Amino acid sequence: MKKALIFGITGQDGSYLAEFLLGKGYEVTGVTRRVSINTTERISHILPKLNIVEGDITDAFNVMRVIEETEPDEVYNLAAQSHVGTSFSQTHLTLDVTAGGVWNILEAIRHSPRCFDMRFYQASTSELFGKNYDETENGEKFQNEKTQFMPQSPYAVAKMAAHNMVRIYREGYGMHASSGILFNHESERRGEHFVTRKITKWVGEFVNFKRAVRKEYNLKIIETVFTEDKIMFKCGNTGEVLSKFGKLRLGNLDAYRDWGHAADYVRAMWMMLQQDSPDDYVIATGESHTIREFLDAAFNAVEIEDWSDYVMIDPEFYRPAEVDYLRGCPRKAKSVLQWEPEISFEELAYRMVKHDVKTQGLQRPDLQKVPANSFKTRQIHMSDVQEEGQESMAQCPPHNEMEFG
Ligand code: NDP
Ligand code: GDR
Repeated sequence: MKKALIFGITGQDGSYLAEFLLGKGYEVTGVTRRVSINTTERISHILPKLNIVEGDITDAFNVMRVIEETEPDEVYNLAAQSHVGTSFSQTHLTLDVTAGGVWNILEAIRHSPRCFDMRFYQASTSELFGKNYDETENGEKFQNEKTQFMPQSPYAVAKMAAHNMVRIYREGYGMHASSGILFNHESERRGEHFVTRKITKWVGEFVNFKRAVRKEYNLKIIETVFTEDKIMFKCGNTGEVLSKFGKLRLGNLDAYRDWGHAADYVRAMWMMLQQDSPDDYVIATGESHTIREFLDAAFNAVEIEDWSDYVMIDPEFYRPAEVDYLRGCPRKAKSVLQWEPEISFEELAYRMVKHDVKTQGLQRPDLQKVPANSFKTRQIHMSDVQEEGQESMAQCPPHNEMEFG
């Protein structure tokens, strides 16, 4: 039985990779940090099948001990301070974990008597390209393995140091060490502070909140009224304000990202380590969309066609430096690894919204009742008034904004 060791098993990718490797018959060990709350939620369904050891990649001795004791055939490093925005305010920590941690793993493998029996995967990123791209003859922009790096954040600088270190250990010491230059990949398990999940979680909360207001007041008519930063619910008959909900606050909506599903991407990680020779590969869908387009897909999934009243721009979420355009060319991964993504952009957004509408429905929302006339309104969404005025809640089950099979 092959043995795999995963640093970062509690993260989005770690959980999918662990599932995937268990499915392939691997014995899987995951490294988790000792923290004061439970961080194993994403792997709770497979926990009994995993070996869990405590560790932190910034602790060189600990990393060495874990590698020695578990004797893995394959080592996957997914651990990182992975939030680009946060890296601007926690620069040192980001460098320590996201770059320094990789040194520790590489050194531990190099000094191990089993050095050449182990294969290593490093989670590199499209953030390495930053502002840079190449162009086809038709002027289409893309990034591939040959595109020059121009990092735009402390996170990307740390990942670039790690990426180069992996290459140096591969070439200098002959280690089987590969880096996957993965473009953005999301999922139902995506961290809640990344833009896609932030959007779908908000949509899930909003849909369930509105349902709860209708149920609570047994309303025939509900008006949705938009203020600068809130969405107010009023009784359509009396005009009484019933409840309010904060708008979705976002930063730059014009950046382009090449978004895939994490389940497809962890398959590529494993495929890289099955090659006779180590190498670097771009993993991407080849399609690029703006955050506006993701908003379209997410809100359309709950039958809201125009999201502009529901979203507000908050400068807090702008970054000091931005990556404007990412679109990966996965040709090498397709021809060498035979890797293909299976989940489309539309399917990805739909799955995430479906998941968040369902899970948020299990929470009991705080309706935050507000006294009448305690705010100034800006605009009224008349379509809501007309559409919802047709229903009688006395006879109908709670309103379903979306019907999922
Ligand atoms: P997450 O942020 O979801 O997971 C990060 C993981 O790293 C968590 O398990 C976290 O543990 C762990 N970790 C953080 N600091 C340490 C530390 N000091 N020691 C040990 N473990 C630590 O990231 P993703 O799953 O989305 O991404 C996986 C990797 O791929 C990351 O390296 C990321 O930078 C990279 N990447 C991700 C892309 C994406 O679109 N998702 C694209 C390209 C690259 P804990 O749960 O305790 O916080
Ligand atoms: P990214 O992902 O920076 O590409 O890094 P993120 O989802 O954080 O941002 C994508 C784009 O959305 C814009 N944006 C916002 N982002 C966040 N997080 N929150 C907001 O409110 C918001 N509003 C607009 C951002 O400015 C950006 O342009 C991810 C991480 O997983 C990295 O670890 C990984 O390496 C890269 O993807 C590839």
